[in-house]
Amino acid sequence: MNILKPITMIAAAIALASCGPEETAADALVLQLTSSVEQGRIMYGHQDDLMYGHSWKLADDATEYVKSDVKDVCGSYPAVYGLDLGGIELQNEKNLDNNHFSHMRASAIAHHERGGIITLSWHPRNPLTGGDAWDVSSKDVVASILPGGEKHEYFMGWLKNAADYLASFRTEDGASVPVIWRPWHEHTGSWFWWGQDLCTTEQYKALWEMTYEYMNVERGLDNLVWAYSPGAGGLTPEKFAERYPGDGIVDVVGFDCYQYGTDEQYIADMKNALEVSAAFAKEHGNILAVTETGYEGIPEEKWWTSVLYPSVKDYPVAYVLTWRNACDAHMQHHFYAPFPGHGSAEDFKAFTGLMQML
Ligand code: BMA
Repeated sequence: MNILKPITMIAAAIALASCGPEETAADALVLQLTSSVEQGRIMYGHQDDLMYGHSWKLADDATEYVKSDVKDVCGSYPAVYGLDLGGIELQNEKNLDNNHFSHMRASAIAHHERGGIITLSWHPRNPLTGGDAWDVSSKDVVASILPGGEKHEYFMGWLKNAADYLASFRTEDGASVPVIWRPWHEHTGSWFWWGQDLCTTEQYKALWEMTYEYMNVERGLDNLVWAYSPGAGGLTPEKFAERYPGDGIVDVVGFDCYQYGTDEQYIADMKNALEVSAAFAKEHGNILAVTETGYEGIPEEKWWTSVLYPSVKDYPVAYVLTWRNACDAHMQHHFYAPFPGHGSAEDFKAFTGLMQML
């Protein structure tokens, strides 16, 4: 028996009809990305921005996340903050690049509360050999973790650990914090155990389906915006589409593209990858992004405004993320954003003036 008074029942019916299904944290992020593209100003992103920089590292007992090489150079934070979950599968305290997972989460939440966007990649270790993500000594890894494989149960434990961490992205009042979740990236190359020559198309797609099914359906995570990002090398429309897991899973598409040679070669690679991915995004209703890019050490003073910006400016790109500024003594050459005093700092200021920052 319905004990609601008739007037309350009518009000409830009107409320139900007008609201539709409730908007999730992921829906809100998709909307934020879409409206950013419509506004025509590309967001700039930087990996590990608040964790360390070229010559500093966050203190173990830090409680605030305010230092950033990018901010030190141009006065604003990157709009997009990238982090990597490598190591979460083993419930490590720190990720593969020595960041405390607790600091990663707290800084990501702080960034979200400042109005920024978070993107998470994952370089999990090799569940079959025990090596790292780059251990490509066996072609049986993906097969071994799919249903029926010898490592399936073991790997589902890894997914659980990753999902637990993703589920813990919440503000103090309990609201879930949305993230762009970008697993199984650069699969068109063969340097990760999930890469092109290491598994079949069916196995790769099954890996995506299993990941999505577990995280979104079984665990009900409502804060993941899923991103698909092949490597840019030799990208063709066929190659881009070949291992795409499907519109029912993916929201953001893009690619990873680095400069190793001349400016001309990089500009040509970017143009090719942008043409391919922009056409694909249009056809499939996806958001487009340059999920990783950069020129290690930025050896050209005007690289930002004469190479990177002209490469992306005419495409409907939501964000362009440059990779990390390593702080370890033996990796001083490994940086992709300037720091105060770097030769490209002035040009970076001009570049960030053209981009959407925070
Ligand atoms: C690579 C390098 C590595 C790092 C890895 C994951 O491109 O920066 O040093 O461990 O990304 O962040």
